[in-house]
Formats: sequence, structure tokens, C-alpha cells
Amino acid sequence: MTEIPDDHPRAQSLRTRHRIEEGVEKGITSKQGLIAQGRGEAYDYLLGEQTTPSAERAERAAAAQLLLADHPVLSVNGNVAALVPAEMVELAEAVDADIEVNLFNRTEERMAAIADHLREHGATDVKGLAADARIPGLEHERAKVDEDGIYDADVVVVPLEDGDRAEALAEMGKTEIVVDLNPMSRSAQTAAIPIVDNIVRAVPNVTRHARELREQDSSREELEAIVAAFDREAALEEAERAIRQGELD
Ligand code: PTJ
Repeated sequence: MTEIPDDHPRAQSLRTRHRIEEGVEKGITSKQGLIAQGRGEAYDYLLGEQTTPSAERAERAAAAQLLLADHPVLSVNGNVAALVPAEMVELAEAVDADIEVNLFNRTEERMAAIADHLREHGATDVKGLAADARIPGLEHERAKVDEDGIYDADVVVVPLEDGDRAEALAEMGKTEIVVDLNPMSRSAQTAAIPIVDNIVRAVPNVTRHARELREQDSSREELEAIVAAFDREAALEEAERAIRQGELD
């Protein structure tokens, strides 16, 4: 791997790409994950590779929603594990959430490799391996969940998947926080709180907001007011407008 100089104009993006490549080499990320990363990069390029003010508001609302939850669960796939393993563990700690591995291209080897990778980055309890429950109405492997994990959750963070699982989870009555750079994806369209931002920026931002809200001793009423003030339609429209206009410097 060529060393990426700090002053390279797209240094962060190239480093992110390299992490996905490493994920594939370690058996964590699927080959399809490389394509998913390419799709994400294209949207991020048009967003100027920065968190928009509307994404920042979504990240704060997500933090409040996670702090209000009885049983929040963060879902992890092969791309998320490669890009933000330590950051997911930090977010789980900040909001007292479970972490569960859930894969589209599910194999026992990849499940174990991702769980080990998360443990190497500080996770103590990784769910998803028991797979003793199913999300109703889904035929593929993403239906397999843990009964004391996603199946039982009231709030689920669903990053980087454009698919029918988000719709099925919503039908189960779960509140969904989606991280996806494509505001037109089915997951983003279904989410109570769609975060249109790169996961490498979104997860640390949600953690920062959660810590701030906790430090301020925010009451339930204050957290509920933050969630209620968040306008998901406006957030999706603003993101789509920014991407279509390609607001670059
Ligand atoms: O690990 P598995 O087996 O569960 O497979 C995971 C992938 C990602 C391969 C699978 O879920 C998939 O094919 O996803 P899609 O349908 O390509 O959707 C991925 C979505 O995530 C797209 O809408 C991308 O724009 C978006 N995306 C990709 N990279 C990022 C991203 N969003 C935020 N941050 C990124 N870094």
C-alpha cells in the first residue's frame, strides 16, 4: 500500500478505501462491500466529504433517541466492522447499547471473524452468533437475529445497507436510526432518523452528542424535545438537494 501523504486532497477518502480493502483481506468485509464503498464514496464526494448541518442535527437527534431507548442495539455488517470497529464500541458504551453482527452474505467464518475483530477493539459482548430468532417477512440471511438482541430491541442503528430489513424492522415497531450516504436508499427512506453522512464521521459525532447530552444531565423531556424537533423529511430533502447540486468548494 502506497503511503498516503497528509496533504493529499483526498487523503481521508483513500484511507477509508484502504480499510475496506484490508477488511476483505481479513475475511471481515465481503467483496460486495467494495462496491458498496464505491457507491458511498460517490455520494460523499458530492457532499464535499463533510458533515452537513442537517446531518449534524440528525446525529444529535440519534444520540437523544439512543439515550431514551430501553434496549438500543447497534447492527454491524462487514463494512461497518472494517471502517469503525472501535468507534462502534465507544458509541455502545456512551449510550449503553448492545452490538450485534448481522450480515447479508452470512457465513460462520465471517460472523466469527467480525466478532473477534470487534472484541480486539474493546467489545465485551458481541451478539448475532446465537441467531435464535428471525425477523418476520424476510427470506434471506439478514433475517437471523438474536432473541435478546435485535429481536428484543426498541431502537436499532442500521448502517450501510440498502434493503428490505429496514422495512421489516419498522414493521416490527422498532425505531430505526439509519446511516447511509444515499438519501434515496430504502433504509434511509424508512428510518425515523436518517443520517446522511459517512459512517467514519457519523458514529464519532453521535457519540460526542450523547456524551454532551449526558454531561448536561439532560432530562427525558429535553431528550424527547430534541427527537420531536427533528424533521426527517426535511433532512432527506436537504441531503438530496446538496447531492444533486454537488455543493463543492
Ligand atoms: O457485510 P454484509 O454481508 O452484510 O454486506 C454488506 C453490504 C454493504 C455489501 C450490503 O449491505 C450491500 O450490498 O449494501 P448496498 O446495497 O450496497 O448498500 C450500502 C449503502 O451504504 C449504499 O446506499 C451506500 O451509498 C452506503 N454507503 C457505503 N459506504 C458508506 C455508505 N454510507 C455511509 N458511509 C459509508 N462509508
